[in-house]
Parts: sequence; structure tokens; C-alpha cells
Amino acid sequence: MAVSDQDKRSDRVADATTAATGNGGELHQQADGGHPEITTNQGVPIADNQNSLKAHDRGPSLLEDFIFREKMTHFDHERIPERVVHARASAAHGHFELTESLAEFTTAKLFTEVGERTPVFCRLSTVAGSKGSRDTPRDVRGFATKFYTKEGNYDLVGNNMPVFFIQDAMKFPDFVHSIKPEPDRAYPQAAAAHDTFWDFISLTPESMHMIMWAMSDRALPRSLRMMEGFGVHSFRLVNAEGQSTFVKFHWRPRLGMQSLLWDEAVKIAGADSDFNRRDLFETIQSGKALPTWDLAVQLFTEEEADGFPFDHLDATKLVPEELVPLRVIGHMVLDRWPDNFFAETEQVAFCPANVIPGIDFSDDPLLQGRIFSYLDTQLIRLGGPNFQQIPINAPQCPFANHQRDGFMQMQVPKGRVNYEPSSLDADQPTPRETARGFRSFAAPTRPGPKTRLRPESFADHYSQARQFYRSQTPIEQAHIAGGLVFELSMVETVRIRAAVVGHLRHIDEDLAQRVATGLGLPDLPPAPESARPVLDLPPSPALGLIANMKDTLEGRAIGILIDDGSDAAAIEALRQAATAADATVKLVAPKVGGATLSDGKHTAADAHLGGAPSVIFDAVAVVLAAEAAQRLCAEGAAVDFVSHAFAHLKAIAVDEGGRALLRRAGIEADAAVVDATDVESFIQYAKTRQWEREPKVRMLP
Ligand code: HDE
Repeated sequence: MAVSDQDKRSDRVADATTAATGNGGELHQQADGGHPEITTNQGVPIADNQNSLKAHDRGPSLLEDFIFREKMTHFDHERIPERVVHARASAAHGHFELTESLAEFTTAKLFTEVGERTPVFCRLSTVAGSKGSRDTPRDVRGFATKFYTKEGNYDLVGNNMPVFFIQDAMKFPDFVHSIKPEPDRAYPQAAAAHDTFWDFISLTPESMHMIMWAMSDRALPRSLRMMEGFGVHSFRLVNAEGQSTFVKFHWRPRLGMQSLLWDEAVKIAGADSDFNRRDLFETIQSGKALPTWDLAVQLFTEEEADGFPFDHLDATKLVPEELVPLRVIGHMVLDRWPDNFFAETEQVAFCPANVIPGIDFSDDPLLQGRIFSYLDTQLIRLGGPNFQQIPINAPQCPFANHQRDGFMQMQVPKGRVNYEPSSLDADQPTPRETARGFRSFAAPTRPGPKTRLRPESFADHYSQARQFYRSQTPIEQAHIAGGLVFELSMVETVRIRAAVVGHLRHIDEDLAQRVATGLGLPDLPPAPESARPVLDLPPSPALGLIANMKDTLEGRAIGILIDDGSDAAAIEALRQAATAADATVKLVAPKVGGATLSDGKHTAADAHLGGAPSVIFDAVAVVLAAEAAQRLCAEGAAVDFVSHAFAHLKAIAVDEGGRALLRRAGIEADAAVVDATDVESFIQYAKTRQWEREPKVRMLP
């Protein structure tokens, strides 16, 4: 017997309470203020949202069911093309506050009105992976910020590394094709470790500097809040007198930098592929240790640039801080998670061409290509020329012009005048001849024939790569060598492995030798010819990662493994100390329902042992009664909890039960394995990784 609509009424009511209208429009509020009424996109109330219309209860569905067809058609069209690069991302709203005026250099109010808070939307991404790929591949991170200024939207679309793989935009499609999954087999996902990428790199010596950055632990950020950002290219600031100063932008995280170890990143990919996104979301929801960066600038004149031993228009070069110091001019805080991922994080459209009066481009040929590419991308990705009207893309200052019509036009312009100049309507928008308007910097152009030549000044591909490598601590150098050994081990074509090692010889013979040994190459391959002698530039401490870490637990996470009978007082002391140090604390137990502690009270766990391995924490404690310890010694996840924490150079606090687990894992305690009662030492050790432990737990190349 058929179930009537009336019989299912209660189901429908329950569903409708959680349903939105589906088209982002007004919710239909009940007159009595109850839940919104579910309707079609035409506003027609829907009586039954669970059953399609059929000829009879077991009969075929009817084409006339416009309610079903509308719902299904909309669903069928829910996806838009993902970004070809930077598809995987998390984003948040916040503000930028200026603390030092750059009025001497620019008219852009964003950088002249001290104390002014400009709303921002900041999208942080991986590059190579698809939208659903993991958060922790070895990869560059995108760092894109949209400033909704009073003078229009300004987009600073940067990365977490200050240089790039290529010098000319012409090479970008080839570069991206090479790093993406190989076209015949469609793997590997979100990984550079395969033949086509390293084939391209081995034939592109200009990429060597960026390769050093990408093989360093900067490619494995612990948290999106703990990485730097860079505008990469030189831009121009233009002042009221029309004078130009070159500028490089830097974002510096207030929490300092922190990175993952490669082995940890691999394991996190399995344990929590949303690791960085979850961290950002939970942080913003908690309101503590909010993502905050100082914005710093390097300013230099054309004449100063002419004296640099490299060409600042070459995006494979950075301007060392020793040459041009950083000036902090303000900071950005992200404090509001988007209401809807698709509407905001997915539909936001960044474009390096979005500049405002007082900011202008340089002739960097990579930047020049980007000025074209991004708008073009948005037209296909967001379906037409009106994507600026999507709320996340619309300016927050008044805007008006005569651009009309096109797909998805949301505005309803009135009147007959859609052109300028016009005498028919005095209220139409026209340019104002004031200093307000955007005027391109009148950069002189040199006479000469058109050419596709790369300038001579771009020809040194190795000196800054060497400078970067030699500015690292021995541990960081070992990690770079390890990164290269891993990546090249995944390359099947031995010739390509050897060719890359050949390039490394120009950077550092010892690095090349370590990688060759790690790969088991019989001989050190020959170095290709270098167009320029490689310079021994002075080491730059700013390029290191460990040197720029902060001795703090702020914004980081401690996991405490507990079970029935665990010492309640010890757990409480650890929790209080960690919280006082601004860390978050999670209790991990074999059962998510929790455990009955030594004081007889039942405590809920924050996570189940199987779902919260130690890789997701910065330091761990194990507090177990004897009986529970005995039980957990037979549980692989518990043994891994301590053995991985130890191998990942973390501080560990243990009581007697915890020590039993250490013995089971074969761990020989060092100074950073402390007694659970020594809370102070634990907190101190937890602030940093135990780098000196590394040679004992890992074969470094
Ligand atoms: Fe991008 N890049 N890119 N890029 N890029 C895109 O734009 C491109 C480059 C960067 O969160 C695309 O909307 C070219 C450097 C970020 O939405 C695309 C060239 C830097 C994001 C594009 C570069 C970046 C993108 C893909 C070489 C650091 C994500 C989808 C000439 C300074 C923005 C899209 C977001 C995204 C083109 C090189 C940063 C295809 C042609 C260098 C952070 O338009």
C-alpha cells in the first residue's frame, strides 16, 4: 500500500528545518516565526521533498514533475571547474591595520592612513593538488589576499616562498603540465615526485633556486598560521609627485614559522588529510592564537636596483634582507571563517592586475604574464564577465561604469544611457580629473627591436641557490638533501636523476654528493655548463627556517594519552600548564567515550586513539595506570603513539605506565623524555623539536 503525503508529514517537517532555499535567496519565514518554508526556486511551496511524482505508487516517474527536475538540474550543475593550480585551499576574512605610513612613497590610502582597518579575505592554498587532495604534500603554498580598500580592491597574490620556478610567463603552462599528474596514468596526485616534473626541472636551470626552497621544510608548514608569505615580484609604489619606488612585500607570521618533518607529513596525510584546514577553522572558531602576520616591505629605487648583483625583475631572485632591510608597516588578522565555502573560498577571484592608485607593476616578465592570465582564468571558471558581482569579489567601496549585460548579470541598470561621454543623463559615471584616478606610472621605455630574448641579467641560475643552501643549519641542509633523494627516487628515468644531481654540483658539491649517494648513483654526474660563474654570496640568516622559529607553544597542540585509572592530578597539572602556555590540549583514549580516572570521575576523551595519532600533536604525554599500560602495550596504535612522537623529535612526558609503553616501543629516553610530574621541563621541551635527536632516529643523507 502506498504511503500518503499526509503520513510522511512529520519527516518533511524535520527535513525542512535544516533546509535552505537552495539558491541563496531569501528564506521563507513562517508567519509565526517558525522554520522557513521550503519552496522551488520560483518560490512555489513544496509539499513533499522526499518523493518524486509517479504514474502510480510503483509506476514510472512523470516528466511533468517540475519540482524534481528543478532540484536535480541544479544539483547536476553544482560544480564549477576547479582552479588549474591552487585548487585546494582554506580562506578566512579579517582585516589589515596600517601602523606605519608610506605616504612618502605612495598615494594608496591602504598604505598611508595609519590606524585604518581595511577588510581582507585571505586564501591559503597548496598548488599542485586537486580540490580534494591532502593538506600536507611537499608543495609551495599560495598566499592570496584581497584588500577591500576605499579605492577599490587590491589583490596581493603571493606564495609562501619568495622566488619562483621560471622567469617568463611563456613557460608556465609547460611547468604546470609537468608537475600535475602525468596525462596518461593520471598520477601522482599533489606530488612533484615523478618523472615529468623532474624532467622539466633538469632542463630548466633557472628553477634551481626555487628547488632549494621547495625541498626545504618550508614546503611542509605545520600550520597555515606558521608560514611566511611573499609578493614575489617587485611592484611599484607611486607617490603624489608621480615618483616610483620598487617594493617587495613580505608577510611574517606572529607565531613564528613551524614546519612538519617529511615522515610526519606523510603520516598526517593518512590521519587527517584536512590537517591545515582543520587547524585554521578550529583556531578561528576558538578566537585564540588567531592567524596574524606582520606586513613588511623592502623599498628600493631604480638606481639602487641597478647596483644589485642580480636583476630584481627576475622572479627566480630575491632581494636579500641584508641588502634591503624589511620595514614592518602593519599587520593582518584573520578572525572570521567564511559562512559558505563555495560562495566565498571557491568563488573568490584573485587577480594580480587588481591594483589601486599608488601601486603599479614592474616589468618582471612573469608578473606581466600573470596580469593577463588571472582574469582569463576567472572568465572560464566563474562562467562569464560578471563574476565581480559575486559578493566575495565585489568592491566594498562605491563602483560604477557602463559595462553591461553578459551571463549572470545581477544588476538592473536604469535609463537609456549605457555609454560615455553622454549628454542625455548628467548623473552617469564619468572619470574625475583628480589625483584620485588610477594613472599608470610613466615608466620610460627603451627604443629597440622587438625580441623574444631573455636578458643577460637573468643568466645566473645558481648563485642565490647556493646562498640559500649555505644559509641553512646542518639539519636543514640534511632535510634538503633528504627531500631531493626522496623526490628523485620516485623518478624512474635514471638519466633524469643524474641530470638534476649535475645541477646541484653548481650549488654545493657536498649536497650533490649526498644526493648522489642517497640515490646510489655510482659516480657524481657531470655538471652542465653554467652561463655565469657561480658567486659565493654571504649567508643570509633570514633564509633559514629553524632560526625563524619562535620558542613558544602558542597556537600549538598537546595530546595526552589516558585510559581507565590514569592519574587525574597529573593529567590536570599537564593540562593547566599547557593551557597557560597557550597550547590546546586533547585527551586521547582507547574509547572516545573517555575513561574513569584515578579520582573515580569519568572524563570524556577529545579523540579516539585510532583517530588521533601523535603526528597531529606538537608534543605528547602518556599517563597510564599499570593495568591500562599492560593492555596498551598490545595495541599497535598506542605503541606508535610514543614511537612516532619520539621519531618526530617531540617532547614526551610519561608516568610509570607511560614508561612501560616506551620500553615496549624500544625507546631509549633522552632529556626531552621527562617525568609527567616535571611539568615545567615538559613545557620547555615541547616548545621546540629535539633536533639533536634526529641522527639517532633517522638515516640522514
Ligand atoms: Fe598563479 N595562477 N600563475 N602564481 N597563483 C593562479 O588563477 C599564473 C604565480 C598564485 O587563492 C590561477 O584563479 C601564471 C606566481 C596564487 O585563488 C592562474 C603564472 C605566484 C594563486 C594562475 C603564475 C602565483 C594562483 C589558477 C606565471 C606567486 C591562487 C586559478 C606567469 C607570486 C589564488 C586562478 C587563489 C592562481 C596563473 C605564477 C600565486 C591559472 C600564468 C609567481 C596564490 O590564473
